[in-house]
Amino acid sequence: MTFRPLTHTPRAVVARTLVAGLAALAFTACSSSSSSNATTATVPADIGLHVIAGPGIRFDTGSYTATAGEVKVLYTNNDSQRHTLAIIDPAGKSLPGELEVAKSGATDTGSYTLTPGTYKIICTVPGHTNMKATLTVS
Ligand SMILES: [Cu+2]
Repeated sequence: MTFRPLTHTPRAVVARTLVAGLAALAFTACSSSSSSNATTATVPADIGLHVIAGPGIRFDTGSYTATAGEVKVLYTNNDSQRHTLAIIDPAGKSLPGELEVAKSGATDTGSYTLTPGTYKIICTVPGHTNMKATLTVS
């Protein structure tokens, strides 16, 4: 090369390459399953609560919020192993309809009728007792 590139050009090229690489990675992750990739999925408008498992034996946060009523929950697996999602009501009773995501990129959805109060979200897989979060419904 005999010409001098503009000073910002190399960085722009690196950024574009990085984006292309990430897109390729996302495509690879998607190609093995019909489910969307955890980090690139668009959450549908009717989802009232989105919970992500992983990476690792954890949820993406320790506290979630939702609006009382019929709540559609989307559970996405951003980890390499199976996780479940059970909602425990303020009385300590597990709501029917446990969600399960068997592998990376898997998603599951369920609808729950929630009244205002403090619920818990847990993963029931043995050894995953530290996967617990608070769900505040108001
Ligand atoms: Cu788990």
